[in-house]
Amino acid sequence: MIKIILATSNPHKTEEIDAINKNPKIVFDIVQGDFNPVEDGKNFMENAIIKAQEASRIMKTYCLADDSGLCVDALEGRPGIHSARYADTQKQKISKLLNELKEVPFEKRTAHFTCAMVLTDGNGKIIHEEEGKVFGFIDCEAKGTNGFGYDPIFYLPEYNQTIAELPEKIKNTISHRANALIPMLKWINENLL
Ligand code: ITT
Repeated sequence: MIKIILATSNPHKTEEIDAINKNPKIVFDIVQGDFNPVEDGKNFMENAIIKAQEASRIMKTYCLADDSGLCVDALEGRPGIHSARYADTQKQKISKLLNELKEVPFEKRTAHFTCAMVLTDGNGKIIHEEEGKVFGFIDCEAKGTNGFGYDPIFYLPEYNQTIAELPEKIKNTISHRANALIPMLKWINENLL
């Protein structure tokens, strides 16, 4: 069995990671105490490394970080690594994005979510990295209540629904997080168990 600390203070990520993991020999736990590292990396992977290494420094064991965000093509990849800080509340973040895209026709509203995942050991050494993506469109209005963050405006043509309208079970098989975590879990199973 291996216990891995999740280097995040976002409970939605913790929930999704637990739901995606089907391996009973891999057990996730949370960082004890305050966890608020300064995410000043230049890209998703650099920020994931900052979080994983900070958690390893505190917890002295294996730590897994997820840095993720929404990249909109018509906005040159914004909000990107600034997705969490794009506006004060999630409602305001969605309104700001819809407003910035109001002149952009549907077919040009392509976007993707990215998730960079890093596993560090008890000394903060990087031992494995994975990146996952999911591609879709930014819808013209928010729809659905499942998931979190920008899910209500992220439309998947293959389901004709936003991610927030999909059952969470489906999100957890097709999301950027699943696309990074599934190979990460496979690597852990083959190399650390
Ligand atoms: P930690 O840094 O503590 O992990 P965070 O929420 O600040 O939590 P990030 O810095 O990685 O995480 O920012 C990711 C933001 O991108 C997140 O706050 C959401 O707004 C958005 N996001 C990430 N994954 C998402 C998902 O699955 N669905 C919708 N929005 C997502």
